[in-house]
Amino acid sequence: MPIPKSDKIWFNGNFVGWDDAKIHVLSHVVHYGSSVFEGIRCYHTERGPACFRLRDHVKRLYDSAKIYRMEIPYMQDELEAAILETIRINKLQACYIRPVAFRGFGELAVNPMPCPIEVVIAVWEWGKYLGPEALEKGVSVRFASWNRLAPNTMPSLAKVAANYMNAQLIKMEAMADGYAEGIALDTQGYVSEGSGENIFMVKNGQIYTPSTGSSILPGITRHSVISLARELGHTVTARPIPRESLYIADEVFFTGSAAEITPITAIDHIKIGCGSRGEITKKLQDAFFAVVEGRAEDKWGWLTYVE
Ligand code: PPE
Repeated sequence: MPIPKSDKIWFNGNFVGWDDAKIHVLSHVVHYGSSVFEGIRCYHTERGPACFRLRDHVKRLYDSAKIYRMEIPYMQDELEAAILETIRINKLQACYIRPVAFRGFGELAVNPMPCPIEVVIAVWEWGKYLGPEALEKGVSVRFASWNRLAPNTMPSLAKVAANYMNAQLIKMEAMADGYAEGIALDTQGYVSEGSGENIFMVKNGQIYTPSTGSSILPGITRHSVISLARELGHTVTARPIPRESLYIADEVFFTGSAAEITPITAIDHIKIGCGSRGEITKKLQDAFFAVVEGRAEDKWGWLTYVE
């Protein structure tokens, strides 16, 4: 399904019509995948639309850029303000936000330095990432035959376009076999993450998730879920997770801005726990949605109201 058009896209400091936000085919990014980006959700609340952890997402965008020696020609607060303005101008109550900074049209060779850095912010209305029923019913997934990026090849802490070639292999393989998603192992053979989600498991009331040493993107939803789980009295440990421990876990779930908290009910056709959304997963979803929808106290200052 094509994404629904919004009115305007923020393009290097100006608003242009959705259909006019175009780049040259010889832009560096087209040939070498040289872009850093973010995916942020803005939720509908009683006080109007609110962005979830806007500052942390913008910070991660600048961190990704730093790793790739990319100088974004705006201050972080300027970009935050531009994101809020883009939501306002498009009059959206809830949306997905996609800021991208990329190497544009200049010289065309691997060395990116002569190419200008261009910045775009697009927003649009987006539904549930892994299908409309995924949050309640859960999804069936497989382990990917592809590994996640080896640490000394492509840095996984940077959210860059090129990393998503690996993610596409994982996703296409899973979908070709009728699964909603794939889970990749790191090159040591430990659980890493999904093509666009972090992963958690619950065993005997304790919660585990792969550490940043397992070639994961350090997810902002992952961090939020760790905070919420600890507040609810659970211990959460980030450590290497062997593949088979997911099969025998009581509950497994994905986290991500797009995926939010999605239960995993089967892996490789092995039923996880009771084969439906687990109790702790449900508790975390309830706590998460209460905060993002402005129904619970925002004690960590995670919401930025658009108005
Ligand atoms: N790992 C990967 C590889 C990843 O792409 C994401 C986000 C996460 C973990 C979770 O990170 P966070 O959103 O900060 O909790 N994936 C984004 C893009 C998905 C897409 O299809 O594109 C997202 O969720 O917005």
